[in-house]
Amino acid sequence: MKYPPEPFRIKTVEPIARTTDYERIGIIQDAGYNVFNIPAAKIYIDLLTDSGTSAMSDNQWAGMMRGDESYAGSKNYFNFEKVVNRIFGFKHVIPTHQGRVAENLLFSTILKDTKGLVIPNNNHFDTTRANVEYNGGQALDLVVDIAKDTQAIADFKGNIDLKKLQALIDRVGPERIPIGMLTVTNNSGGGQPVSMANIRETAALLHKFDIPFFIDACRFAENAYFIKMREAGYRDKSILDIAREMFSYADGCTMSAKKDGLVNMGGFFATNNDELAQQITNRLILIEGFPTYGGLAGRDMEAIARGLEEVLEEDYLAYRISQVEELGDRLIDAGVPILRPTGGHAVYLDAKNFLPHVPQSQFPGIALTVSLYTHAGIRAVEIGSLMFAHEDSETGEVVYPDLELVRLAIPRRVYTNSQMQYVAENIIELYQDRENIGGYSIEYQAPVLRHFTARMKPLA
Ligand code: P70
Repeated sequence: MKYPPEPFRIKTVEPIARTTDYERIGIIQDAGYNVFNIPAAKIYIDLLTDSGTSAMSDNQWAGMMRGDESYAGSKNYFNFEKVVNRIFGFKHVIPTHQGRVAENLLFSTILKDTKGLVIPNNNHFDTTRANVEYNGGQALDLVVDIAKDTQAIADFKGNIDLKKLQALIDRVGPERIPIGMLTVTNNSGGGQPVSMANIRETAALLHKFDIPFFIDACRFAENAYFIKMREAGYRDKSILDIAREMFSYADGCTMSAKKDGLVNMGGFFATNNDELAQQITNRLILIEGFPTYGGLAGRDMEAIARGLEEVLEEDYLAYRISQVEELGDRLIDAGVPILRPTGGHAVYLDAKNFLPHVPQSQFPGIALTVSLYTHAGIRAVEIGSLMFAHEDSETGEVVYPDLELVRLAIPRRVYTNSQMQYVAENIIELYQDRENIGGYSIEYQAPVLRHFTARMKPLA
């Protein structure tokens, strides 16, 4: 079967309400044309993010009832630690309440007191980039060039370009690179996977210069599934074995369990480095909590432990990846420009090609998210100039990102395929009416991570 069906049945339902076209016009205006400001009750299909939006299983909910809420040494922590150890293989496991805290702890520790440090990655996602920059470092994106061509078909468009990484080491010297990273799957580059060969070679290159290698592991299981399907020699391996091999090359990872942990809140930092683990634990106590809960309730850690086991199931991953692919295929068949091939957790509309008459300075991605909402009550997110354009620190000129995308992130185990069909049909209608969509300007912006709270206004 090309698109394998759901390997679950529905036990609890949450009603969602539709709004009228007229209502939505007022709602989006009140929201300052930023979909983050819309009350969720006014959204019909919410594809803002796949983060923290998963439906938990009956097994996870049962685990919530087994929460041990002891301040120190909760039994759920030991269970969580055991599962993280089994999959990721790192010696130290430090819970955090979400991924960006793991990033904050890491970067505030390794970038502290030193100027001019750089952190290479395939592509940093928004919070990773912000945590690097806020702590005085420079976040560099060294993804392979083919990733910038939305129509090029390749198996691993999330790979880092090893020549660019070598050139960076030659240019700045290894002493200015405290760690190197890979984001799996590559979220800002279309949810594209990184191959095992690229992970192995990145680690080897960094280690040759004694640079530690960390993985941003949010969507590790989806990445492992793509390796299984696309990379020679992995078809007969289990997802667990593939994941273990991926992390065996790394010195540690940051993780938002809100993605492939199949939970609504949680994350962790893990590493083999004793000294770093000690420093980070000390900081954790200051900002998150005691080392055996790190900002989480005991029941949350139990849900993560169970979620991490469930996400490795192949029937689940086959359904998951194909649900996203099916939505992508419906759009491709109708000629709608999307980033190809379809990624692991989302379909990314190519806003530059969808709205060629709206220049990057007028935020085509925002124009498209606003129209998607007003047309059909669908919430997507811009991954383009509002999120990533910035002023060059030397010339002061605006540097635009290569890609101008609108991401339709699919929450895990939440929406049915008929709801996905509704999404596809409405996007196709919008595409047919694209000439009537115009650009936007910024009315208010925060100094960091501006896309979350910006207020926009239509130019026409
Ligand atoms: C997303 C969310 C979070 C994320 C990530 C990677 C590769 C770290 C984190 C931080 C953020 C988001 C974006 C737009 C709308 C809503 C939410 N990604 N690394 O949807 O993790 O959120 O737990 O602090 O993708 O992609 P956390």
